Amino acid sequence: MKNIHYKELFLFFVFLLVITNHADAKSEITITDGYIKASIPGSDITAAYMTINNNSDKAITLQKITSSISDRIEIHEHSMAGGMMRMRQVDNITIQANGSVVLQPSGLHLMIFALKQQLQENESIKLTLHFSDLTKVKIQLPVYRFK
Ligand SMILES: [Cu+2]
Repeated sequence: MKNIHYKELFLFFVFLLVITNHADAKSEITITDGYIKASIPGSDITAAYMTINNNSDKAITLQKITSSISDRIEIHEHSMAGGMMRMRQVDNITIQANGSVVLQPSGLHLMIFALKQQLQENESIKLTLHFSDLTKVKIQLPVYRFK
């Protein structure tokens, strides 16, 4: 009988350890200065900006973004080509170990297509960022009209 109890106790501590490690892994990625542009009436497209900080000693890659406001969120990059501002889709964003990547107007950004609702100023919108090591980071971004 005693042996069984010890085994259960041991499994419980293993379980706790797994939870703790998982929490640690999450805090290795932090999002700062994030916001979404309020949508313009009649338009179902907008963009989101943020700084992604990788506080770990391993490079990580942002692969996918999901949200209940849209089924189509892409990573885009603005660049100058022959004096013209071009926008192109990029597959992912790699954030180097102990580094950060800034998503900002005229640079990297998240393009949100086919909005299911208008985004009003001062609303708060939930996004989930999916990283290469299967880490998911849930964030909540404020909606601004101008910035
Ligand atoms: Cu874009």
